[in-house]
Amino acid sequence: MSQAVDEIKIGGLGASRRRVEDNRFIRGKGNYTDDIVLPGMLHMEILRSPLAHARIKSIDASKAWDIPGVHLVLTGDMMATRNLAWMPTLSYDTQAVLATDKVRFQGQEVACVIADDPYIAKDACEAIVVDYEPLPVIVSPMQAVAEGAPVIRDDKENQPDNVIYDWEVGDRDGTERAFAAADVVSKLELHYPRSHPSPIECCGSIADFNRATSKLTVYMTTQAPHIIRAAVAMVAELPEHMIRIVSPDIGGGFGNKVPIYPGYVCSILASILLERPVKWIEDKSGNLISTGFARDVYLKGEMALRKDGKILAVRMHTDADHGAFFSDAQPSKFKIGLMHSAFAAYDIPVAHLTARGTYSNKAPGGVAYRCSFRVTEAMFFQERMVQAAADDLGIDQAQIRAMNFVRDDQFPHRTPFGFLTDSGQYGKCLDVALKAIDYENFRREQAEARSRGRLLGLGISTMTEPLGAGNSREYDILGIKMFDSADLKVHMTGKAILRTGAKTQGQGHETTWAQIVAHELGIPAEDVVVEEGDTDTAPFGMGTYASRSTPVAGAAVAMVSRKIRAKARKLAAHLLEVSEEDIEWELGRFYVRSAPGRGVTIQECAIAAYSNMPDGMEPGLENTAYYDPPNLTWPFAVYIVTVEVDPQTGVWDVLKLVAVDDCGVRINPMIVEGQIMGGLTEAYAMSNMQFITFDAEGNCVGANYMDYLLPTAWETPGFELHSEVVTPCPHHPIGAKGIGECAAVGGPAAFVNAVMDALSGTGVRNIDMPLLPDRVWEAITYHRDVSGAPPVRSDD
Ligand code: MCN
Ligand code: CUM
Repeated sequence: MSQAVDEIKIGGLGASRRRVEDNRFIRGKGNYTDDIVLPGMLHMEILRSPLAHARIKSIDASKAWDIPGVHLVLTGDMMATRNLAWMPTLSYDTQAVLATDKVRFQGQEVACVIADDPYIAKDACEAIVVDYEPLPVIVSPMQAVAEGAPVIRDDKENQPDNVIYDWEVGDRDGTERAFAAADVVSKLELHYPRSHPSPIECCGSIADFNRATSKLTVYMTTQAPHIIRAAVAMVAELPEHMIRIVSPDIGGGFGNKVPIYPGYVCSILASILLERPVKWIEDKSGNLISTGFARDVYLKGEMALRKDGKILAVRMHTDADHGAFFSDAQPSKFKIGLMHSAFAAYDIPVAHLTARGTYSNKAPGGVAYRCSFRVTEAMFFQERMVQAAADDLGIDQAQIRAMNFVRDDQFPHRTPFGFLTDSGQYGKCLDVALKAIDYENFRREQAEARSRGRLLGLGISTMTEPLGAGNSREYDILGIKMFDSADLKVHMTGKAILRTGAKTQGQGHETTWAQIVAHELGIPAEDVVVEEGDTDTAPFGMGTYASRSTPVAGAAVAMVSRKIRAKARKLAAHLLEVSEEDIEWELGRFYVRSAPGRGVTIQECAIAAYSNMPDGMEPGLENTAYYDPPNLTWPFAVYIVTVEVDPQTGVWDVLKLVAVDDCGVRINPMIVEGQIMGGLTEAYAMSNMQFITFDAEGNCVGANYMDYLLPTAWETPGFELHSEVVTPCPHHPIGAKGIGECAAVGGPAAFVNAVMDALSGTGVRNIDMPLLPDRVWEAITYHRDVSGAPPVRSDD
């Protein structure tokens, strides 16, 4: 009879274990960057540019220096004497730390004041006089490439215009041939508006340089501490072993905390100069106006179709507005992120994508926001395009998807843009979703409602997302290969500490990683403490974004647990006085194959590792694993939304939403559901209410929560989640795929498709997000498309 421990009872794989981190969060005992107070600490505030594009004629900071309590005023010229006026970005561009020659977006960092408290520092910022000479402003890719456009990046050699890159992928000629043979060609143009991750906690850092030890410690809000350590070593020319980056609790990242921001660099330099700890905590406006914008992409596409709905080829062009500096992170091979993951779920023979990135006088944009490098835009375009094609052909929306999906028996499948997808049950997910929404019935109700003047609509969105960069053959950031790591130390009493190179920001790693250890070793999850984010103790890793933690660091956790088990097996053989070959494993216990009653627990092995190891064996029970995944993981999802649109006001309400997510094996089903609900909420916000736009002078409109709306529980609809489809990842040690972003990626198209479906027959082909009531009303009333970012009203 098995004496294995009960996996669910010990909080192993598949247990909806309560989140251990919530114990401190809901008691108000989290430890965020702003909670840290160091002896002698000073405070830094940033002076930002009021203009979007202007030459700096002079900066007079003398009045600021005179204010009592001010210790230091940093300007671009002072940064320049240390070669720190500019810094490299994660995309091989440069970014101004503090402006010297020009300001290039509204909100750009111009000067910093370090003072006894943040209020003095803020007052002193206002005492700095900057003489600006305004320059013509560019706020769109179209303006950026227009004849005679001012060159924004005149600081760069070999930059005669505003184009950052022209990139292409796929088979141009093959695509052309397929289009020539098509029965029908469908076309669609879209704008995916600028959005902002807006986590509750803004960005910030506390730099603490100790002259006596030469050690620089930086507590900061970063999703990738080790990358920051390397960057600081290179940019500030400090020895890497003398730099310690600590990411304490993070109040939401969502991609906002991946890039390197000027505020971090300034606080570091200030601490080195003043030899005191310097704290910088960004305010909400600073966060919303200057950091981490996402999307802002114009998408244009064509689909070659056979009359029966078979997709023959796709052609796509994207124009991406990156703002003044190309500073988003993405694997260096791919200029427009993983935009070419579009159509990966469909069996399409050929495709071709061209992408152009341009500078504008906006804050740096293009940062991934809950999106594995532009996959959000890719999947949005894909699902809007498929719907447009179905409408053009008069084919059912569900049917066109089902008939073009990659079939279960076609894996591994090479996508037309070169990715290798390896598993999934796309048709089954769609069937589950259609059944849950009661598709046929809804279509009947819809027709009936239509006859009475009511507009109902149903939108389908499907997505497969490439999660878990890398493998290191193809994925690197600034040449650093994308892998990850885990370090596990089992103490003599069988309790353990696990550290990884990832960095949780609310996703629940402290809970879920312990579950993987429990699954592999039978040590109860509550006996495993998980720590992330301190570069002095955590093994090197690339951090948490692109939902890569489970695919990469999570795999490393399984692999390091297996290394520990292999050593424990030797200890068990020694304790049981048999040879290793005669030992069997069941969860939590080794036993003698011929006498299953004779066994030792993993905890007994742990004690032996410190007190009774065989001759010649290294003491201790600890190890480290670095994991370089063989492929990305490819979760799949179907989201179906039904809506009712009020033709009189353009207001639309969600009637029902069903979500079928297949992210392989779920470590913690409750956490996975939380991730999906969070993503769907963001998807709803983007489709319904959120946008940040700019007027012709480059003023950022929407950099406050009066204009940039975050949905609360009040307006967010309910979601019905389905978890019955599970396709384990074939190469992940526990079969898991990433999930953190799926719903935010796939969700928006479901909402938009639903509203467009409600409007079918009115001649309206597209309304760009957000589908604000006035835009929907305009489309219904004037029978026309409503495109582009919402305009700024002149009376505002
Ligand atoms: N998980 C699981 N089973 C799976 C897959 C994941 O139980 N098959 C669990 C994981 O163990 C982890 C969570 O779900 O606890 C998310 O895992 P994963 O999909 O690996 O994503 P990451 O941990 O890498 O998180 C990153 C992802 C990204 S990129 C953004 S953006 C985002 C998101 O997570 N930011 C978030 N979700 C967020 N959730 C919160 N609360 N806060 C953020 O800032
Ligand atoms: Cu893509 S936003 Mo997340 O990668 O941190």
